Amino acid sequence: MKSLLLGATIIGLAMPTALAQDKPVTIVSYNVQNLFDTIDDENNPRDDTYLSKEAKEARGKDHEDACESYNDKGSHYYKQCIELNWGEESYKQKLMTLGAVIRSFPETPDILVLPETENKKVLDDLVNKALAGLDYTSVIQLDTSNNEHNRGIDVGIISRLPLKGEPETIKVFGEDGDNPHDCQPTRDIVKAQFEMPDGETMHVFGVHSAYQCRKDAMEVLNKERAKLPDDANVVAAGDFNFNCTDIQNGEFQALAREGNWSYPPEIVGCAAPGSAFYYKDQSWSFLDMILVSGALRPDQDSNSTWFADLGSFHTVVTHPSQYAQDARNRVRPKRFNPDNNQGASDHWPVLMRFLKRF
Ligand SMILES: [Ca+2]
Ligand SMILES: [Ca+2]
Ligand SMILES: [Ca+2]
Repeated sequence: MKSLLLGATIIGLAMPTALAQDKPVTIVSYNVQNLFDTIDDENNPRDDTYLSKEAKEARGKDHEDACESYNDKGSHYYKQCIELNWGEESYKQKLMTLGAVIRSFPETPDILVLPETENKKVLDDLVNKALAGLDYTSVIQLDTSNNEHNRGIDVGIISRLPLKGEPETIKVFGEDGDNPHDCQPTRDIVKAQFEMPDGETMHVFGVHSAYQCRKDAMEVLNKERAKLPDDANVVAAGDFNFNCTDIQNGEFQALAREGNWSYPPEIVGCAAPGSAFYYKDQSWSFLDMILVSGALRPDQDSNSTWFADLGSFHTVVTHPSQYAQDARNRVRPKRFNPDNNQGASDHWPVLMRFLKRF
């Protein structure tokens, strides 16, 4: 009897490790809509919109001139630069709401790709304050996307998986390289490698394309993917900014084919809901997507020990602060509103699971 019990104990001890390896690895992409701190970055004129009203008033004419230097006077963005009150209260509430949203997921992500973060400090604050205790030990935010054409938001990545090697950024429409459509420099693509629970490498590209040049940006991504071995585990996740028309006319699919990407069937078609709602033409799109390389396809011979459960792709809408209702009770993403510090983001997160092959 004693030895039987002992045996049970040993099995009991050994099981969690064995199970841990077989647990799915979950990747989520969540555009967090302008997650700025409240501190002025001297190297970035465009973060001046995200200061407290008090700080703006103290600067007086200097602040108005700065706003006018990169916005047409009278435009929405000029007005926002003058009027937005982005104080500690709003920043803290935004962080804690995002934390509450992420904690409310039935499974918290192992890798979380976060477009629209200002710098590493905001990701550290998110991880240490709003997501404390969730073991996000890898925090990547290289803060390289400042340029005169955009507000200096970068794609960040946090993960429970250890990093392999140094993360890097890829310039999208810099001075070098092809740029047939005169696309302006935009957010850098972030590239990082993670160690999966069984030791395999997962390459992750974090993407946030500008809408005007989304197709050219996809070609930049495709070229970067081609630099990795054919049989590598590669995931591209983020805000690709393809709308439902790009899917209906097949332009997105052609670019995905060119990069040998597989995409979830869920994104084909314009059925509600996607990850973002465009009020102007009342349409849903999966602006946010997760794409995978051939090695991660479940239906292909592969040396990879992992495969993407393409059918698991879905939006994760699990917290009340994520949704607003229109007059006809239709649900939409609820953008964060600094006037009352309610809402979370104008995008919904999207999730995909990766499973062990058997
Ligand atoms: Ca700032
Ligand atoms: Ca600044
Ligand atoms: Ca930045």
